[in-house]
Amino acid sequence: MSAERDGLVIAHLGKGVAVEGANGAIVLCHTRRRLGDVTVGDRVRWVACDGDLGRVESVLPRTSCLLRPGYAGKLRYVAANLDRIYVVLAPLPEPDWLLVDQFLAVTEARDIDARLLVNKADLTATAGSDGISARLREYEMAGYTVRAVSALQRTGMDALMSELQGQCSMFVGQSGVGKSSLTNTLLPERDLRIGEISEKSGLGRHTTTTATLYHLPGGGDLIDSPGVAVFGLAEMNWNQLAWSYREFQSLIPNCRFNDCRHAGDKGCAIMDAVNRDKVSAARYQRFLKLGEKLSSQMSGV
Ligand SMILES: Nc1nc2c(ncn2[C@@H]2O[C@H](COP(=O)(O)OP(=O)(O)OP(=O)(O)O)[C@@H](O)[C@H]2O)c(=O)[nH]1
Ligand SMILES: [Mg+2]
Ligand SMILES: [Zn+2]
Repeated sequence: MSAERDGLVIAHLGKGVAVEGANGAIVLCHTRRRLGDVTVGDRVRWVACDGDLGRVESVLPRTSCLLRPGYAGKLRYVAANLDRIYVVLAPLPEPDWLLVDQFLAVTEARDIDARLLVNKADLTATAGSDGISARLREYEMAGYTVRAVSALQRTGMDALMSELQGQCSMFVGQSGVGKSSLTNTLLPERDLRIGEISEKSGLGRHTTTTATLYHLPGGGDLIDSPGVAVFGLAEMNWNQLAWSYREFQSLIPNCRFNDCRHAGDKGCAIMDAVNRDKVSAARYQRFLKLGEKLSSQMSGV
């Protein structure tokens, strides 16, 4: 049997995973059942088998992972070893702020950095963009970095590219905000890689429906996840949700009661900060909404 080698999972292909070896070559690998799910971003040890195939022998410890709800309540991996998520939004389609907060909360709870990326900066004259600016200031107040770019006009893309270096990042956000356009602008080699993976897997072009990891020309990795990646709030409870709102973290220890739910409780430091305009009332209202969503999930509704 051949020796074990290091590899990086760059795509999940249904019947196996595409593993990039240390020399950059891509090998289709099967995984041992006892390993459980192996996901894009995983660092693995693998051996060469018959023909061009390989087998994953072990998965190295993950520094982070994101999960989503799958069939029959089973949690599935979205990606592993991510350093940062960019929540992409745009003047059009109109932002879904509850979805933005859900992305930010799950990411925070998983110890992954998150930033806001406002695409379509060329549309600033669009009706409603004043409202967006006001909202974005609330996120800055909460401790988030906000960057504006235009994939179409390629403004702000160089600065974004240098920020992506040395990190493994992923773009998420509602449909139509421009995640694919941004990825295409950043990754001139993207189609080549998709072609290579398709060829290896023998599955043809439809492998582009899977999350894929790309190396950026300037260094760093970008995971392109097709469609809207939904990370479940599933494994979170009310308490963890409160801690995943960045601007609540320094306040929670000041609530009068240890078991404060920050929802009408006496002496709540978060509600007090909302009343003094120190915390965005809109963010606080969305926290309550997401909390209700959690509670209804837990009771099986
Ligand atoms: N005006 C303008 N339009 C843009 C920009 N970036 C993308 N678009 C347009 O927005 C539309 C949606 O872009 P996509 O890149 O497909 O969006 P997406 O986020 O990948 O959408 P899903 O794959 O459905 O989740 C396309 O028609 C793009 O041409 C931009 O910077 N400015
Ligand atoms: Mg897309
Ligand atoms: Zn409280």
